[in-house]
Amino acid sequence: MDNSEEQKHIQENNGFARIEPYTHPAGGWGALLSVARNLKRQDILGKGSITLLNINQPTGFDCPGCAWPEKKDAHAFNFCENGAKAVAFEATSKTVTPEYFAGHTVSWLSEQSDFFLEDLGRLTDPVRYDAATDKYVPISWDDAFKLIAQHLHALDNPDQAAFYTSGRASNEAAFLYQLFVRSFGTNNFPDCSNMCHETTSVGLLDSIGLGKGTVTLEDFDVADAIFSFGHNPGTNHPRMLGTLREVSKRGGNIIAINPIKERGLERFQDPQAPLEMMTNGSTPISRYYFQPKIGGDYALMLGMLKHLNEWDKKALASGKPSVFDRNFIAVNTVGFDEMIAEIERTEWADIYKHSGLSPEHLEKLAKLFLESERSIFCWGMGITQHRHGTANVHMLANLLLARGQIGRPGAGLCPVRGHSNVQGDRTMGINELPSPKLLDNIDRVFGIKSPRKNGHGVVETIKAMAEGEVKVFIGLGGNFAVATPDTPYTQEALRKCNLTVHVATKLNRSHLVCGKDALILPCLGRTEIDEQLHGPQAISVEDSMSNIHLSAGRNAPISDNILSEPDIVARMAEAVLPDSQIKWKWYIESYDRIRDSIADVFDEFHDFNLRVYKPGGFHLEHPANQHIWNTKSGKAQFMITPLSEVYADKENQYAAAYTDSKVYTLMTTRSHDQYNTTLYGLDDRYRGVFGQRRVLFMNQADIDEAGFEANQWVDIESVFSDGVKRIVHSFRIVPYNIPRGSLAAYYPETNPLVALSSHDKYAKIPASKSVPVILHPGNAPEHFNLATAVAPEDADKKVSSL
Ligand SMILES: Nc1nc2c(c(=O)[nH]1)N[C@H]1C(S)=C(S)[C@@H](COP(=O)(O)OP(=O)(O)OC[C@H]3O[C@@H](n4cnc5c(=O)[nH]c(N)nc54)[C@H](O)[C@@H]3O)O[C@H]1N2
Ligand SMILES: Nc1nc2c(c(=O)[nH]1)N[C@H]1C(S)=C(S)[C@@H](COP(=O)(O)OP(=O)(O)OC[C@H]3O[C@@H](n4cnc5c(=O)[nH]c(N)nc54)[C@H](O)[C@@H]3O)O[C@H]1N2
Ligand SMILES: [Mo]
Repeated sequence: MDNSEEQKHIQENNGFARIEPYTHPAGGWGALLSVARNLKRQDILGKGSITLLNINQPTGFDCPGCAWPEKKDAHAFNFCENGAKAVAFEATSKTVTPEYFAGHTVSWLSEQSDFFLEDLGRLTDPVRYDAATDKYVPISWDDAFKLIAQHLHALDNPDQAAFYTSGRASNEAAFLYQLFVRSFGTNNFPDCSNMCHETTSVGLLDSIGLGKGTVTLEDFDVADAIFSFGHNPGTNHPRMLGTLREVSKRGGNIIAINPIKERGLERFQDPQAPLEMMTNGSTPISRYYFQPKIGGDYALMLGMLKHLNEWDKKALASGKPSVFDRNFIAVNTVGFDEMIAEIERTEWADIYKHSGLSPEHLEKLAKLFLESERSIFCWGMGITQHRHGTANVHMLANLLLARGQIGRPGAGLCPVRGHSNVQGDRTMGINELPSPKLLDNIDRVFGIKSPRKNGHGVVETIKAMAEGEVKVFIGLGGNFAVATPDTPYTQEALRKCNLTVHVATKLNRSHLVCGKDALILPCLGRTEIDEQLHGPQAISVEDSMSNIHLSAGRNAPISDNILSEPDIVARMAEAVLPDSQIKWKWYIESYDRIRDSIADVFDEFHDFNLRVYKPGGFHLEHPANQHIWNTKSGKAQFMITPLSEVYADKENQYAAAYTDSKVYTLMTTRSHDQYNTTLYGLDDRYRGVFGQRRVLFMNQADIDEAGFEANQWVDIESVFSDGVKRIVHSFRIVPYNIPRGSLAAYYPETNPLVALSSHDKYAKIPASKSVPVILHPGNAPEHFNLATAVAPEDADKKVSSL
């Protein structure tokens, strides 16, 4: 079959699924059309636009989409296409009621796609799993909390329970949650951060003393250059494109470092800029685009430093000023000479080999950095989700520190966070490795004795459940069974629990992977009015740049029988800890009281209520900007790992020695129509993929070499040193602009390939972006199967019927 025949054949056999290169800029009319379509689908056209007008406004609610900060001088619209989708899916009129559960067994629901489950709508009542009928049945709130208390009291010790948090939980909910869990007696706080930016938190703690970014939006107004490492703002942080567009318009450099050519990083049409829309014009975003191999960033950054070092030597020899900021280094840092010594020991050949960049490109990149006096480094999952994620973050900090570019206007570190309050949850003490200072403060304010033993993160929790050491799993939001690696192993581990509990807005697969007892506790969403004794309550969140502000919903709650997250936590605490001196219910009467206690525990939250009610809230200063370094040495620390250690770890050695077939490196990433495990649709517009998700992006030369063809179906098998067979079936090859040896496919379908043991050494983040895989010729998907998580045919039907 030639290509066009094959295309026709595929189209006939797969409805309207198609591959069609996207030639327009990101954003623009396509984004607006998509918003309208999603509002219609969720049946909220009237309600939707009222809701959207309130997003990110001083008196409205914080967008549950992402953690990018709002501009202070916000005009009427301060949301993006994907934020609008997140809101539409939350503010939907569709519901999953007890009557619905009465008509459908959990086994039947388990066979439906994730897309189908999400599309059922909002959960309206608390329900308990009944094994006899294999159905969820109604339960009163009081009985639900009694059941939780029974199970928790039956444990041998509090460490047999784990308390997960997904990053949407508000500061108020998170604060009460950690207080409850520590009063109960454990630090087992697996958190979505453990799969996301934990390497950032751990790496920056080593380097600059606090695991948060150092810049604010104002810094973007005066930066010379923005270096964008491994993130895809066009899809995941669309409002950030507005910021980048401004930088680009005033002549600032934007330099993208990404194995894939992402449309949003190339061109952007701002739906908020009428002139651009009317003329169909667009702004080029990146002036420079470098495409390293997957995982090549560490070598690339080491190479940048090696160039700087060589130029520095030349400069000094000819009596010119140093290219490093020698004064800053002497006053503020330790470890510079050791770092330089390691860099001098590293061979250029190894740097080129591991980065995948040519000598010319690497030199150009280093030059761009040399020429920028004010650089902002932005990064996302392409940096963090590697076995060397923490080392990557150290290297980002090394580069800026070497040039004194932290604490200077227009320069600094900018991790681009995911969930809208993931940073705030950590600030509030959701941390499996709490500092003694935090625990002392909690104990002082509440008169409790917090446990001192470190707890489990995500990876350890899964292992502990599998080994029977953790028997109760409670999740405040999220979709643990699908977001985590090694899907079959993880789901089996959850099933072994005596009790699984999920506090949630929408039905998802985790609710169907039940322990012996299981509860779903439905909660209010951000868009809804949270009425308590003292009137409607606002919650607070912290964005990616450490701004704290309020959020209050305006819609009537979807049901009378749902509770707010803080209320659920407080009632659970009351039931589990009858002797507790903490006035749990009193806190719920007015969340101002929770904020007063937060102010008592954390110095930086002094006068919390006073400051947070001001429009825009307040900003938490990063001590590094005052050159205060809360590290072990009291200075900023240059941290270096030898290249050989980074690239010759156990798994890479195993992959390199694997002789049966060619081993590629697979990244597992997001499409445009998804929010983590939530699928809004089946298109990945900017990458030209429509109506399907089971695709594998591959370099044409690799396709040719392997004897494959475009559109051919393949099975993907990962190769890890533990020898366990992990395979997913039926992915269609899409030729793509991606380096040789690198592949990309969507998460969560590919999560069964990620070995639980393949994680960053320090932060333990699963290495979802560096999965060693081999490919086998395969067949078109036949039917839905759990290991592959999504049934494309089934989901196709749902979308095409719109
Ligand atoms: N619409 C929408 N918004 C979201 C989310 C969502 O799912 N949908 N998720 C939210 C969450 S929780 C998060 S954490 C963020 C995630 O936002 P991102 O950090 O953008 O995460 P990914 O979509 O996984 O994209 C990773 C990017 O890194 C690149 N990449 C992969 N491997 C490498 C590498 O080795 N080196 C480099 N330099 N680049 C690499 C990929 O090509 C891709 O462009 O978005 C948040 N916002
Ligand atoms: N292979 C691979 N795996 C990954 C990643 C990857 O790039 N590749 N990314 C990782 C990352 S960055 C992250 S952050 C995790 C995400 O992991 P999670 O945070 O666990 O997953 P989400 O899909 O964001 O959770 C969605 C669910 O949250 C619930 N929900 C939504 N809004 C609310 C609310 O307001 N309150 C409550 N209580 N519940 C709510 C809904 O029931 C919804 O189904 O996945 C990680 N897993
Ligand atoms: Mo994330």
